[in-house]
Amino acid sequence: MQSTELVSPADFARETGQDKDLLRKWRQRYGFPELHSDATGTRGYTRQQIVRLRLILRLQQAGLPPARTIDRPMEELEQYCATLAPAAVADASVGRAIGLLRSVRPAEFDAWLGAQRADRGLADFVNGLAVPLTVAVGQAWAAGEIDIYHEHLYSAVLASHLELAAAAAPRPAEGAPRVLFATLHGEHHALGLLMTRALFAEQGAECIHLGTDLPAGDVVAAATGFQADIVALSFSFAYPKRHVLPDLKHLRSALPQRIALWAGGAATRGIRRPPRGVGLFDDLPAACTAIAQRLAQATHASA
Ligand code: B12
Repeated sequence: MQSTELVSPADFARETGQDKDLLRKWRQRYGFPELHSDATGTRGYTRQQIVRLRLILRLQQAGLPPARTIDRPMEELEQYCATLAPAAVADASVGRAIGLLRSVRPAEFDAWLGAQRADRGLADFVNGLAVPLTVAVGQAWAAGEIDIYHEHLYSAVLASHLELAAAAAPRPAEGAPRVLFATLHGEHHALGLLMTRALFAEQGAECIHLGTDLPAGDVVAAATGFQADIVALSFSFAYPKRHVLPDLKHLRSALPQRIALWAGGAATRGIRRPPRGVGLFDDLPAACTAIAQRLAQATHASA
């Protein structure tokens, strides 16, 4: 095998989003992904192993543990994944969006998304289109139907529309809850946060977006410095699940009690008992109800 046919362990880890320690553990426990050597003795992985690992991760995300999928034939994994596609993927809008992303004129995707935002109104744009479309784009990438650059384009265009929506929100009223949005160190996925911010801003909350990949200490300093009422964090599926609870506990104890701590995102899914004083939301409409209550309390207090 030529050395160009093997992917280096560092690239393999980057492309699949798995850290090398976890890959080593899987290799010891399940015998996959095994390292290959080329004619020059350089070690690495095949591209087929990347595709296989993505399918296994997708099934894991859907609740099937690796122990049940790791030794299954590729065709079986593909069939399982096909059955996972939520009803939304069959939706004509999702098909249209993916078609536009794959076309050679991506500006049309931008224009189409803008028209959808105008036609649907923000809540339906986010909950009825952006959420299922983001899942579908992730699945299309995992299945090798679109390239990573399509996913980058999708994320950049959607992020710009969510930014525009937040900027178009009415000026917050005096005393409206001030919400600080961020992700913690290592988390670069921002769409969950941007969706939440756009919806909260439309409802009248004062939103401060700090961006992604922040050390916990900086989040605490900003929350105190900006006198935030709520710190809102997002943990995507890529964030190591085992770190979520310790990170939330640490932040909860480092933040002044009067500042609420809210979090959401795929990595918080399945946490049955959140730490005391932490609000977990896997559902944007539920988070919108909670912010509406805070807004009502603020209006009542200032009346
Ligand atoms: C968009 C995306 C990207 C974009 C991100 C762009 C951006 N600016 O955010 C780009 C292309 C850059 C990207 C890069 C990568 N990605 Co990516 N990405 C995704 C994708 C499709 C969506 C992630 C996302 O935004 N989710 C956010 C929202 C929409 O979903 P959610 O987490 O379920 O949250 C919901 C609720 O909980 C709530 N919510 C979320 N946050 C909050 C916060 C609050 C306060 C509240 C109230 C509510 C709330 O809102 C959401 C809607 O219901 C996922 C697939 C997926 N289905 O998750 C893969 C995925 C997360 N990525 C993955 C990978 C592997 C990568 C890369 C390593 C790929 C690569 N080859 O480079 C890099 C790593 C980047 C990094 N350094 O971390 C894997 C992770 C696998 C794993 N086990 O770690 C996934 C799962 C894809 C897959 N099927 O394998 N990615």
